[in-house]
Amino acid sequence: MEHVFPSDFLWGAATAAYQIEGAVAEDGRGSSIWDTFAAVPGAIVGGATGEPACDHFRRYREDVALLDELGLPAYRFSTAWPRVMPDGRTVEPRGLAFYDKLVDDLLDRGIRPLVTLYHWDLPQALQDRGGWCDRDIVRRFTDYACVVHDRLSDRVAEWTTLNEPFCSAFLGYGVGVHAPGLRDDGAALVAAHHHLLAHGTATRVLRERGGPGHRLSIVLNFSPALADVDDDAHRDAARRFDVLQNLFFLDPVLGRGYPDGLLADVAHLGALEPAIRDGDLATAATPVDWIGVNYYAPTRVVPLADPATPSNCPLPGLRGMDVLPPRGPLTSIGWEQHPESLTDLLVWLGNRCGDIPLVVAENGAAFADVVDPDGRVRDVRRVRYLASHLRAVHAAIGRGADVRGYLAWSLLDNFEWSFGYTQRFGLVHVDFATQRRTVKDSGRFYAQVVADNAVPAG
Ligand code: IFM
Repeated sequence: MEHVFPSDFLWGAATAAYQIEGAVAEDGRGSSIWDTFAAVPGAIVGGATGEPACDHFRRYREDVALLDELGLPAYRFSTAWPRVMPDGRTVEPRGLAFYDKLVDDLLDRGIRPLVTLYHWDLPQALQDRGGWCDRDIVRRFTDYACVVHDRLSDRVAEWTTLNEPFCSAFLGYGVGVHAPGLRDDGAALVAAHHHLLAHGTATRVLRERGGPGHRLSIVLNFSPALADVDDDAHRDAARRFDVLQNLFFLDPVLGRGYPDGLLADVAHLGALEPAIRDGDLATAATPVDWIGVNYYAPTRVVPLADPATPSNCPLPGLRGMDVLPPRGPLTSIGWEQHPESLTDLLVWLGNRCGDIPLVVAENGAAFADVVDPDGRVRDVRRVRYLASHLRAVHAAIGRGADVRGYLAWSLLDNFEWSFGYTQRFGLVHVDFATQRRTVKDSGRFYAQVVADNAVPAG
């Protein structure tokens, strides 16, 4: 028996500017922190950079045609701040014109555009002034958001401020595996706070500007904490992990302020509390119309008896716990496949978010796909991953979670950040040498799910 989705369920696929566009020096585009980071020896596998990526800047029509061929009703993409404002403040009309053409092309084919304003590619000029650690970034981001919104909001209804501020702040400023590559836990917390403030401020200003059918959102990444042993120490480790990983950004957006225990857990860094000013948490709580949920894998956490023991935990300042190696079956990037966690996450979020609907804004898997001599990509493992995770979403809806859509990550194989071009997440295979696109079996499978509005039973 098939699992049928609600009739108005939104189906689509997602990408991000830096991961697909290439053309990093075209039409006046300014330098981004990812251009700078990619130039650091050893930062990216194989010394890869954002050039050529999928050369989408020049081939966007072909990519929109692929969305159409797959019958996908919605496309989530991000605009590149360094293309629109090369120095972070001055508008480059040619950069804006690119997104204008892209939106028109999507609409001509009846595909609904969902715009994300920030998917990690900060103009380098703003990083030179402190980037997300400088409170002035809030004003800069809001100005940028207004510029893009003023240009596109007559045709674009769906606006997301930030994608995964967790990664931008914690991985970029704390762990140092993302641009700008800082390793400073205190800076990571301050950057995170400013992301929340920028989100809330831009949301308020864009709401005032309005637009036809206009809806505002933020997209957060979640990794449910799994405690292997059912005892107090493991449960406490999972709870503390959950606070920084899953609640840090969610609770302020929901108007709950920073979660219980957070300020105490990071107090030794002396960074977050001094960055919080009166009214900040009210700003972060500016109402949104939906929350985007990005889910790939859970994290298994264990307590450490001695808090001074070094650990692999990627969360700023968190002591006394470690993360265990993921359990197989893994995807090629080394992430655990655990669809049950997606159901549990959506049900839990559904309760916590009250009346605010959810959209799965990213979900997908990387595998080492090859184009067979007959031109097919037989990515059976991705078909299985998608089917099991779509059933997990369906199960969550059955348990009462208000999930309104699913956007597969990703339309195309692309530049997977510090992994360069080694991890293929696409429904469509990209040969980066020739830029040839090949729809994978998973792309065809997903197209059928969308056409049927249903996923086959397992
Ligand atoms: O490729 C990324 C994307 O940019 C943000 N979410 C996770 C994806 C897979 O790592």
